[in-house]
Amino acid sequence: MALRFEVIGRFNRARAAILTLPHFLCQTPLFMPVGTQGTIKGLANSQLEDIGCQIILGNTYHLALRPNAELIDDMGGLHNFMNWKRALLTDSGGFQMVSLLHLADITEEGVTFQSPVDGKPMLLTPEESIHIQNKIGADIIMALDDVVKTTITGPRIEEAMNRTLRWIDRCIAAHKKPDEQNLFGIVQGGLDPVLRDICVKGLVDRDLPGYAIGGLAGGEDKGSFWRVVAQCTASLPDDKPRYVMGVGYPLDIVVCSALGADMYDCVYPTRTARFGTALVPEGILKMKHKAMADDYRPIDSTCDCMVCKKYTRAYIHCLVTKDAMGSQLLSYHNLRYMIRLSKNLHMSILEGRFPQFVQEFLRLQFPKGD
Ligand code: PRF
Ligand code: ZN
Repeated sequence: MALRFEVIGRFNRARAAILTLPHFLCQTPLFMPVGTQGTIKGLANSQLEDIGCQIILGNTYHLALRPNAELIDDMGGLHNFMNWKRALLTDSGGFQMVSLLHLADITEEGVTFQSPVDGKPMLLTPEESIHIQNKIGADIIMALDDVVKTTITGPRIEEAMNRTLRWIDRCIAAHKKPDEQNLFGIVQGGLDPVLRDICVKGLVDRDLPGYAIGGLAGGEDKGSFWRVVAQCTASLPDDKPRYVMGVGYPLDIVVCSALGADMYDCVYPTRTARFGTALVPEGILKMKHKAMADDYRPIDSTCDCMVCKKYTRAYIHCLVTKDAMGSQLLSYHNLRYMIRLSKNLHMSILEGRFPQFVQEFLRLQFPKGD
């Protein structure tokens, strides 16, 4: 195992912890910004460091296609290649192929897809995914899982869960760097508590360094989503990190942290920035709205980021529709918002004022009379 996970504060099921990875010491609850070709769209590494980013996520699928895993390996791994000194996590690639490419087909051998580069059929097996991730060299690598949408029903959900369990053994066998990289297993099983339970038990038997809860945030209702998280966190080991994949919105992160989850990743803060939306304590601010044109306040007067210190809403409004700098500044602020939210969760749990923090968070997001 190449990590240490030390819970240093609790409030009921919520935990504040120190996650020590080979490249960085992270505080949980932890938000992980998503990069595709290595870096985060529109932001320089030094800016990510400025806003307190502790770990970023890369995708095996994207990195394997461009530049390619051999090149990254020859460059001394992704940390070296992109000159990022802090922690990295790579997702296994299967989910990205299934969600991005409609032509992907899943068999027992792996995920078959057409290369977007030359159209040739390609096969990503659990062994190949781990082999590529070993070359990329991230602190945390993810098992290849069989992901199905939570909105489908029937025997396919059970098949995907069982296949995810069979594939974890192939991933473990293929993993050549357990002393440098941490392989996390992913719990599948849709919205079915019996299937989720079998999957949690199966993965826990393999004694992995951490566990992810997968297959969520795919269009199911919030009640079902939160119930699955609550069930999984209740039966996953207390002394290992728990990562809810593809989550989420600020409210989801607050709720999942209350339920005992520790790590999150989502494209939302950067994607919504590119559509001109800022994240603020009251919810969202649409910077394209004409009311912003003569608003000389910062995006968020309670935010400590460079954008909120230097620029007005009016200036950002003027940029968003016309210049790439607009979405870059918004991405910067939005990521700072998410990182500050994680830090506030960590500190409030540690200092025994988590309920007050949640109450204030909800009061601002859902004001009386709305
Ligand atoms: N599995 C993998 N990556 C993911 C997910 C998953 O279930 C999700 C959840 N929708 C986001 N990213 N491997
Ligand atoms: Zn800001």
